[in-house]
Amino acid sequence: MATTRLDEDEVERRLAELDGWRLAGGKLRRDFRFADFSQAFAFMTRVALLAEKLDHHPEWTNVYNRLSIRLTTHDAGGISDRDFELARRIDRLS
Ligand code: H2B
Repeated sequence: MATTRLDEDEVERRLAELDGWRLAGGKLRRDFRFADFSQAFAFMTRVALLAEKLDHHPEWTNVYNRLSIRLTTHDAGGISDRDFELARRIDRLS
């Protein structure tokens, strides 16, 4: 899959096709809230396995039942196809 950095127009166009994701600090971001820590961590485990499978990894922060996921492609210095693919696959888990 291409790891070319997408330009801003392309990022906005693709973002419009996703629910819950927004652009924040030059990264794709989605915030989740679960019933409790256990539910949040169970979801993180599923995302971690997916990320390993895709060889593409999120930046994330977890505080109790809250999870913030930020996606960017370090190798491309910005947002690429790989971020959108991971975002779509994360959405299918939730
Ligand atoms: N994850 C993210 N988010 N960006 C990358 O550029 C990236 C990655 N590169 N996971 C991958 C791993 C690369 O370093 C390995 C060697 O494939």
